[in-house]
Amino acid sequence: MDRKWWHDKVAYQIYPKSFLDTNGDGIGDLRGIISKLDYLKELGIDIIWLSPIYKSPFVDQGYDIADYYAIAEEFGTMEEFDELLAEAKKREMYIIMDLVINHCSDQHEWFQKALANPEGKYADYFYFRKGKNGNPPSNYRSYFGGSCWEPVPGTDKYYLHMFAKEQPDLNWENQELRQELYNMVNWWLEKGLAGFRIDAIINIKKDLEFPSFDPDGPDGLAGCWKMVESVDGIGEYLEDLKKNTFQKYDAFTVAEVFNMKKGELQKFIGKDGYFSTIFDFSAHCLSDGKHGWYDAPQIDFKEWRETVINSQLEVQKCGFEANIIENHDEPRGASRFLPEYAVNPDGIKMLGTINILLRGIPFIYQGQEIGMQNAVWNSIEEYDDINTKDQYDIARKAGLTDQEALAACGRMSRDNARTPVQWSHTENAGFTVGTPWLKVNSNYKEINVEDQEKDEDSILNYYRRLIRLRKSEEFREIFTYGEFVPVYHDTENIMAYYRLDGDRRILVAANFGKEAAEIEFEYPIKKMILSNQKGVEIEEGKRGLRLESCQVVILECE
Ligand code: TEU
Ligand code: CA
Repeated sequence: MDRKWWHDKVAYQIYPKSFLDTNGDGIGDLRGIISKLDYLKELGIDIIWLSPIYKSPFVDQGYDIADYYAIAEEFGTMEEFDELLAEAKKREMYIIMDLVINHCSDQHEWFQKALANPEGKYADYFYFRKGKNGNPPSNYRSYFGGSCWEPVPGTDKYYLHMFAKEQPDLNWENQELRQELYNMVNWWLEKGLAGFRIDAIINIKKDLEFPSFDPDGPDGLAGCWKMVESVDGIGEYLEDLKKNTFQKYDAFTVAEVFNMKKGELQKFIGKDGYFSTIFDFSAHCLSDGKHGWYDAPQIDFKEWRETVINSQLEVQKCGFEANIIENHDEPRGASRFLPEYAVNPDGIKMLGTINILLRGIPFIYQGQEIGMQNAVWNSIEEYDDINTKDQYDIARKAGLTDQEALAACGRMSRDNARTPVQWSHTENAGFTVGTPWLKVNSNYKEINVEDQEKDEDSILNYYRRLIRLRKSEEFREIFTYGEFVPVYHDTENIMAYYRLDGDRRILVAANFGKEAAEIEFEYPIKKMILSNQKGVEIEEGKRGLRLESCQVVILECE
């Protein structure tokens, strides 16, 4: 396998709006990010992914871009961005940005020009289509609810939007549009950006027939992902994109890919793949509901374990995936993947250990390193997220009461990850001196960076140790390239694996159960490397180990 500069890196996702506000407007900003670079460096972070900071009306929190060449005023200026790049470089850190090119904002000048002249060149930058028999061109439901087709005012046409109606889809068939996008990508790479996280990219390929599907909900519509799953040929676009941009800069790219077809992994992340890597969402998809969040199943430990293991085994045949516990679209991992009795510092450290020592590129989401959890939401008005409002409606229409619908959103809402980072136990968790744009989680007095800095045993300090270990001279090689081999997967409540490199073998073993459990070693143990619980000694010649509830150990085997 060719070695790449990013293989042994640890990444961190910043959701700028909620990271740190330095001017009191209640909105996180670039200054806030710059001021925390040392904090991130100390955590062991190499690559920082910024969720969108481009000019945007923020209908979907910046995932609706109005100008790809401008920084949102809310966040700062281009000068400040350049300063961020320079400061990161000084610290040998890399910045990657979100690349949202399936769609733009309806405020983007391309779309405005298209509306102004629906027969002109810019209309073909989008999908403007005539309806069928007085109906929209097809019955697709957008990811955020309602039809994917919105009338183009003053015409008999509709435009396509897979997400909100303020996010018109860009027409990748149009060569000129593609070239505009490539120029933009290269412009940022020229500036010194190390790469991109690539948003919703699987959606760029459309079936130009736009066939309708059997309705799958009471609204008579069918999820637009059905079209995505049924159409072939995205590879040509992705190859073209890569060749004209990323490849020339040896950029690091991590794509958000759902609904991939079987057997395509190699093409995406194998040698000469379209991307450096893609996120592993397999565990997150376990909570996909049949109809929405209201029927989202709870995570079952056994299923979760099997899913993570299978994904690791599959991926290591051809490349690396990016491993996450949570991101800005997902509820907090501590609240989601741990049984209730394990939602405590030990359990959270255990989950972090299992995830971060997997084979792949770890991506830590802001606040994960202190064990931030889902918030308590008392009314639908407390939410900001467009997706959450839609899911609330779906739940109500399905007959759930206000309380039940709120409970479903409380469990799954994207806003759980978007509450401000809890920096301290002072007002507004030290995020802002103003009024935060989204409420602060009420548990900030118990969970915050400042207090955890002072506590050697805190989740934060444990994450620091864990990342230091992963990147240490002694273990970097095995944790980066070592094979993943599952073990004890028939033992109740145990999630464990080896990382194997030549004749070196590391065992990572965790007890997710409520009771202590025994494991018997397959290989003699050389030494104990790290545990989330104190006072564990492995005596020479010992044949096994008692793992307490929520305990994880990292051992080197003979
Ligand atoms: O998400 C794409 C995507 O597929 C999401 O709709 C996802 O299925 C959903 O959020 C799960 O709840 C990306 C971004 O990560 C997201 O924040 C944006 O809203 C979306 O694209 C549109 O740009
Ligand atoms: Ca601000």
